[in-house]
Amino acid sequence: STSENTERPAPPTDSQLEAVREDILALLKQPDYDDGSAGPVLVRLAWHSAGTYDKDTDTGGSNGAGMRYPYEGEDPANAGLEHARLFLEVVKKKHPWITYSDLWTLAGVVAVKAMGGPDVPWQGGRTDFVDDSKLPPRGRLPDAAQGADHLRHIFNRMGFNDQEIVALSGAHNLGRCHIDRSGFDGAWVNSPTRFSNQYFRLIRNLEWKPKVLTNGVKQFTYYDEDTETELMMLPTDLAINQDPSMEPWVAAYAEDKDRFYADFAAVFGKLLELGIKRDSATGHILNTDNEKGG
Ligand code: CCH
Repeated sequence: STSENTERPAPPTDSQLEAVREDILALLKQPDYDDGSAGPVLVRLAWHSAGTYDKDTDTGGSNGAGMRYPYEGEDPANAGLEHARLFLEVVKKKHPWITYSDLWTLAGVVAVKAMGGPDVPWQGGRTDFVDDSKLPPRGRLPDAAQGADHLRHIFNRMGFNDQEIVALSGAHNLGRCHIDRSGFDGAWVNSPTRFSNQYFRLIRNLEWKPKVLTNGVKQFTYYDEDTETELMMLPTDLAINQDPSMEPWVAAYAEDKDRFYADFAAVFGKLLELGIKRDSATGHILNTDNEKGG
């Protein structure tokens, strides 16, 4: 490569990144949106941006911010995430130096923390350069109508084990399902903008009944007479409590919030790094667009 190509953009300073974090924080409150918060959908954006990774072919992952383009952006699996991307557009306008791939992953991390969750390790440096040889096909994200073996198939492909699958699933403490997005309907917990391990406790402690929605979609429901609220679980959410090797982790996280926070932070941080290659000494990213000459 030419000397021009080997020059990397100067990494952002701490104060530049701090300004981005503050502007993400400032947009979390959205009185006219779901439960008054953009937080949960930002967490889902971060996850779907990274969760296309395939370790065997080193394709997919957050690099490239492929959801900006129709093939990935209009994938039915990503329905509704345009709201998250739109919320973040004001931050991108104000700080044009940050890549979308860094912004989307950082927003998930900032949102988790702001909603009472752990500090998730995050490093910048992702590229928005779209490498055509790394594009993920559709169908790499999990299907909520299936069971534990499907989860294993999807998450092993990213390099995650059973314990990590269960820890990641704890993100369903946040947010809700939208019938016009996924076909499922409702929130998992009573406080869907508050990160906690309640999801695991509810999976274990409530009696979940199958329910078929008017669109024919099957989920599980619990109606609490006292508070007159209905909570939901996806088939995959209950599957992790049935699988002999995942169930002990559901039990552990239901009992030990600190353990869940620590394990979630580690695995969510790992998810957001999939496909990103760094110099082990400096942390500087190696697979930027410069590597390919732009
Ligand atoms: Fe999830 N998730 N998710 N999920 N998810 C949905 C919503 C959220 C699955 C299915 C669904 C993770 C793993 C899985 C969030 C974070 C994570 C919805 C409803 C479905 C369906 C979408 C809608 O209708 O808007 C399945 C299957 C899996 C398999 O493991 C992981 C991993 C994470 C993050 C670490 C969050 C947050 C939401 C709420 C989004 C919102 O808009 O409120």
